[in-house]
This record gives sequence, structure tokens and C-alpha cells, in this order.
Amino acid sequence: MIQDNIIQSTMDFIEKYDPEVGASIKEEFARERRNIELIASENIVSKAVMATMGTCLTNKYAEGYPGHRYYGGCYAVDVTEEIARKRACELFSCNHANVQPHSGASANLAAFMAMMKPGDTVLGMGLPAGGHLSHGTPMNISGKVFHAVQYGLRDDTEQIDYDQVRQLAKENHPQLIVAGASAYPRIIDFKAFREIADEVGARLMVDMAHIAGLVAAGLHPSPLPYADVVTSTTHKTLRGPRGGLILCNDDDVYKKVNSAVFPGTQGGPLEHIIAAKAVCFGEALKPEFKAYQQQVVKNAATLAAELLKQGFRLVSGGTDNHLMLVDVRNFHITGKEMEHRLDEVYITVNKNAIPNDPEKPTVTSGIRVGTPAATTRGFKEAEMTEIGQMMAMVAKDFDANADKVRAEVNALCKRFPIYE
Ligand code: DSN
Repeated sequence: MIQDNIIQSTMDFIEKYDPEVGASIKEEFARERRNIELIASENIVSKAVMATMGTCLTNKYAEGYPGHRYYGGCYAVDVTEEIARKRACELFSCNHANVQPHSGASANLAAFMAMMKPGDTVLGMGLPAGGHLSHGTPMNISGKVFHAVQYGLRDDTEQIDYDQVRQLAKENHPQLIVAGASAYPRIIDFKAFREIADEVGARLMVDMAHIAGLVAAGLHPSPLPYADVVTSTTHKTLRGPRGGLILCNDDDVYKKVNSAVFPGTQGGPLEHIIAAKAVCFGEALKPEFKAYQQQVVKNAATLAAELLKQGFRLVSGGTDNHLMLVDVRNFHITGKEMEHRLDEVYITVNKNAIPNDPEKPTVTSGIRVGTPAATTRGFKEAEMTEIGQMMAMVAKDFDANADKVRAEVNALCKRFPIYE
């Protein structure tokens, strides 16, 4: 059937038309099929999401919003964008959605512009604590245009230091407080952030990019009842196309967000990606999606337990969500070396700083490990336990174990193929 081999036939077509580009795409496809993907921010989209991205909607300019565009001929893409907005609001139980941000960083920049003026103060989680570049780090526009103050983790629990957040908020009077992380394995207390924001008269923004799928499935508390504005990506746990999203409840905030996205920070929206976001939200509204997210969380808990059993230390002692931060120093290696060793046996992770990491960010003492993509592939608890054991073998004695682990990874990936 055509829809069964649409991924393969599209690649075959591209390879015939442009062999150089086609070959590089096929190379990536082979890698994704062969490797166990444990990068916490990645996933494997459905054939429908993938196919939607490759449609004629890429041809259309549609600056503006449905019903109010700066170009003619937008009646069809207006329908598409309205479907995406409506589904996003239903999925996250909120009043408004802007589905145009090209990425999470673009969504965050637009949300900052909507909530602050240049020079205003923002209080966000520091990058070394697990925050994100776009939450006010000095090398990002968010830390150049705004005065950024950063909070961190408690030394004893390695979890967010809400007392420090309150203290910094009282000392610095931020216009905006940002909650949300890209490497944080625990539940975030959005209610506590709201209370702190109210105490100092700040607005609250939550970047839920990593946990959006869990929030949609009710497995992590939703930020929507507490935050003035919520940003997200659509490609992590949410399992949609690479892109961004902004949600809110207040009409006035929505107007500001819309102006900040277009014309504030972006031009023409990517309607082919917006269509794929709509398909992704449709998938996420189905009961199967909740079952998938439940398995993501179970798989993370299982892998965390196995890694602890094998002698690794986990930052904060474990995980409540889809990811964990693994301190690899017990095996006398660096995060960089562990990432490299795992690459060699076809397991993909990223090196990641741990709290108070003595190593440089390009070396690190840890790795970040997540289960969204492996769960999409069909892995359950038994496979996660096996992966934890393989990671330990690689950390303990790479030369002695590499061939055996590689063969095990091959066998697992053959048992759980993708896009067949
Ligand atoms: N780079 C993403 C991640 O890996 O978490 C965040 O944007």
C-alpha cells in the first residue's frame, strides 16, 4: 500500500532526483533504524506527521493570522491553522494558542517580547542547573536584550531551590519569572512559582517543551492554571514536527503574544509544519497517546532503577519524568567519553553537565538519558533493563564488551523496527 511505504518511496524519489542529498537522507534513516535513541529531546514521528511536512503548504506565504493575512489565497491554510489552534487549546485545556513559532527558542523570544520591554529583568533557571539557553543566558539574545538573573538547584537535593528563587525575586524585582528546563528529571512545582511571582508582582512564563507530552496526558501537573504564558516545542515528548507553540488564557496576553510572534520576531509562518502540528495534536488527543506517555514514564523509572543498580549515580537520586541525568564518575570516565563509547555501540545520548560539574561544558561528568523515542519504538521495561545493563558494560570495560553490546543493540533494533 502507498501509505505503508511512503517514507521509503519519498526517499527513493529524492535519491533519484538528487543523489547527493538523497544519499545523506538515507544515511540518517539507516542511523535512526540501527541506533537506540536516548536523547531526551528527540522522538520518532508518525508517518502521517512526516508526510504532512512534505506537502504543498510549504509554497504558501501567509503572514498574519487566519482571516487577517497580508497575502491573497490563504483560505485553505487558514483552515489548517485554525485546526491546529483549536486542537492545541483542547489538548492543553486553554483559551488561546499561537502555533506559528518556528522553534522553542523562537517561541521563548516572542514570549519574552510579549511580557517585557528590552532592559527589563527576567529570572530564569541557569543553564548549568538544567535550564535553557533562551531563558536568559549571556550568550543568547535573551540574556543580551534583557537583564537576566539565574536561579539554581539546592546542593543537598539537586532539585530546584524555591527559597533561592524567592530570594532572588525579592532582590531583583523581575518583570518575568521563567520556570521550565531542558535537563531536569523532577516534577516542577508551578504553583510555588506562581506564588513567588505574585509576591513580587512578576509575570510567570513556563517553558514546558520537554514535558509537553506528559502534561497533555495528565502525567505532569499542567502549568496552564498558573502561568501567564506557556511555551513549548512540538517535537519532544509531544512527538510532532520540529517547531514551537505558545499557549495562554488571557485575551490581552494573547494579543501581545500574537504581535510578538508576527510581526515582532518572525515573518511568514511555516504552514506545512503547522499542518503537521495539527496532525500531532490530533494524535495526542487519542487514548493511545496517554498509554504511550505512561509507558515513557515507566520506562524512565525502570532504566533509572537499573542504572542505580549497576553503580551509576543519578542527579537528584532518580526521575519523575521522561529523563534522567547520569553521573558517570563512579566509572572514572567523563560524559564526553561515555557519549563516545555509547555512539560506538549504536546507543545515542548527549553528554550533559551535572550540578557543580568540575568538567568543562564540552567534557562534562554526566550524560542525559531519555525514553520518549525508545518508547515510540516499542521498548518496554524488559528492554530498558537490558539497555541499563549494556550501558554499565560499556562504562566498565569498553574493549571487552563493545562487540557483545553492539550485537545486542542490533538484535533489539531488529525486533523493534521503525517505519516498516
Ligand atoms: N536542545 C534541546 C534539548 O536537547 O533539550 C532544548 O532545546
